[in-house]
Amino acid sequence: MTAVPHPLDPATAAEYLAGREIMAAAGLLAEPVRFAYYGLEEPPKGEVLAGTAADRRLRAFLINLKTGESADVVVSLTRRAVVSARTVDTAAEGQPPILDSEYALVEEIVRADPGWREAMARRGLADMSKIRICPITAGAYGPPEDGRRRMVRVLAFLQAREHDLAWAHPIDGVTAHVDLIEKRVFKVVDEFSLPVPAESGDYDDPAVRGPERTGLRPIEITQPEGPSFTVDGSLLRWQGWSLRVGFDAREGLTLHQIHLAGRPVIYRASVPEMVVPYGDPRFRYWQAYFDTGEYLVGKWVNSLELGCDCLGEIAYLDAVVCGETGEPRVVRNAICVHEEDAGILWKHTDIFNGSAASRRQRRLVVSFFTTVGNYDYGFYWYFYLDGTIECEVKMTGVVFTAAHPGGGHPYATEVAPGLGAPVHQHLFSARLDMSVDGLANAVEEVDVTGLPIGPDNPYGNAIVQRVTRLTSESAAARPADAARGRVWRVISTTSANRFGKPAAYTLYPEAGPPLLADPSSPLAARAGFASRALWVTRYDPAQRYPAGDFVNQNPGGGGLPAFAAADRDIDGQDIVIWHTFGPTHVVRPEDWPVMPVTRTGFMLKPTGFFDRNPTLDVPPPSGPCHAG
Ligand SMILES: [Cu+2]
Repeated sequence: MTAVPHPLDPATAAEYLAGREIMAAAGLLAEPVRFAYYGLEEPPKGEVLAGTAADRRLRAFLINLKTGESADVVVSLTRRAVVSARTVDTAAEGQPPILDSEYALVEEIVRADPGWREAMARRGLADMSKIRICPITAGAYGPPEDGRRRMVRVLAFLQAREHDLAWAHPIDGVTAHVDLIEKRVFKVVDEFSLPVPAESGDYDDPAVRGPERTGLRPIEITQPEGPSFTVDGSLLRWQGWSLRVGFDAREGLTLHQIHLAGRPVIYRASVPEMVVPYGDPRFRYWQAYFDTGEYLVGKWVNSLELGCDCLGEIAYLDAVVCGETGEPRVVRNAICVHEEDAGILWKHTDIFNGSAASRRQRRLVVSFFTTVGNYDYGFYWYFYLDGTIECEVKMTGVVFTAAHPGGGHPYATEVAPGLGAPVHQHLFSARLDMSVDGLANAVEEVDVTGLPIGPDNPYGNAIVQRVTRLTSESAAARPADAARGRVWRVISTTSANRFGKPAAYTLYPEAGPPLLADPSSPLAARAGFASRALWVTRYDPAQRYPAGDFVNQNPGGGGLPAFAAADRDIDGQDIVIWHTFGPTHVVRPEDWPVMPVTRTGFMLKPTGFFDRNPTLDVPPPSGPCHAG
């Protein structure tokens, strides 16, 4: 095994193979045991910061496909030993994520099922080979026996010709419930029948797309002297920023030890969960995807292409993800690193001294794209010259469809004749393990408000900030409030600026609606993290996933609400902030048949972290501009 340069570097293919050998030698990989997840078990923060992290570990979720027995295993590569191997109580804790092979298996099982074939026959559909089966995680809705199964529910689409876009042709009103261990359909729900929408959605077909437009002349991004960043293994450096890039089959990109001007800002940043609940209450009430915990967004990472996915001087990093036999697979060009012009940084034409100065903003971009079923998500992290950090998710792909019954159906938009796209939410949870000038941090909620007319405010124009220190975990589960311009300031309790105020970074949310499912619903129990825009918890290396470790069929109650219930002190402590963001997607006709990118995200801006604008030293662009 090759030497590991840094304890937070992603696991290598050789390490995954070595870990598999250790598990096999311990008898954990008897046939038919499969890997549902396999990734780096990061060392505790204290050891990393002290430089004493010597034990290199991997974590695996294993499942026996015959018995359903599931295990959560940690191995030490350093000691060549199993550290822990715990049997998961799947009825209480939830199931490991869906496996690749289960997709093919489910299609086979459902197509062969007599009850399903009858339901299709009632719709005049006889050729099972043209029916595409879409397995969807089942959630936890009862009856109780469902919780003891490893199961999926399926929706079906007609793909009459080989290149048809199946999503254009939903076979609505019917679903099969499949037991993945018994390998059979145990229930078919046939609630109603609507015609299968016929209009083609095959946007590759010139007959659908129409002739290509003309007039788009080339745009070329050139950096004749090369980019301004450096890549040293997983360490990126650019304009005072430094950070380490990791990649995980579950979370996708993980960013570590983000420093600016030699000062720590964030110890670890990632988006470790998302949920996409659908708002149609009929028989598909259970449709809600936890893309990260149930499907593993990192595992579905795309291999990016220069000139198509990324423009300019790109540095690509590969990712290693493992298949279900634990075999490593190198995804070439999985992570894109580049530098972008970002418009005006600052500009002023002064009426008194005649100065006319202008500076260009730039950002360092670290991103990846993943495809989970019908949707494609791009996760982008931006680092700006002025100290701003931005997280942006680009949502594209094909919206999930249903037949549209016509008339004033409130739960879906008609996007083609008889074709509906149900309303849904995309709620992401970012985990930001903050370290603003060190580990001792605290969070203030900052609202702005006008004051009523009174003796100190005779004309009623006063505007003030209302600052509330969030001192305990239970008090720090907060909603966004756009009407008050609510932001959250993460302050250092040990470092001050020249005004004697704490060095800080402020989280600016988009402030969209939180989870709209009823608070007493089964979904709200499982997606509790999405009911608040902000959570603040005390750092705990075991608390990594907003909806819990095992999300698939988890009955609920875990994750952030459970972490916060401990109500630990978060004032001046080593804290993690968790931010829920994302749109409620009322689909537009223009989102069909493939959706133009919709963006969502949040920003973190230095707030008294510097003593003044930190970009006065940015030189003017070369060329005809005035220097001031
Ligand atoms: Cu959407």
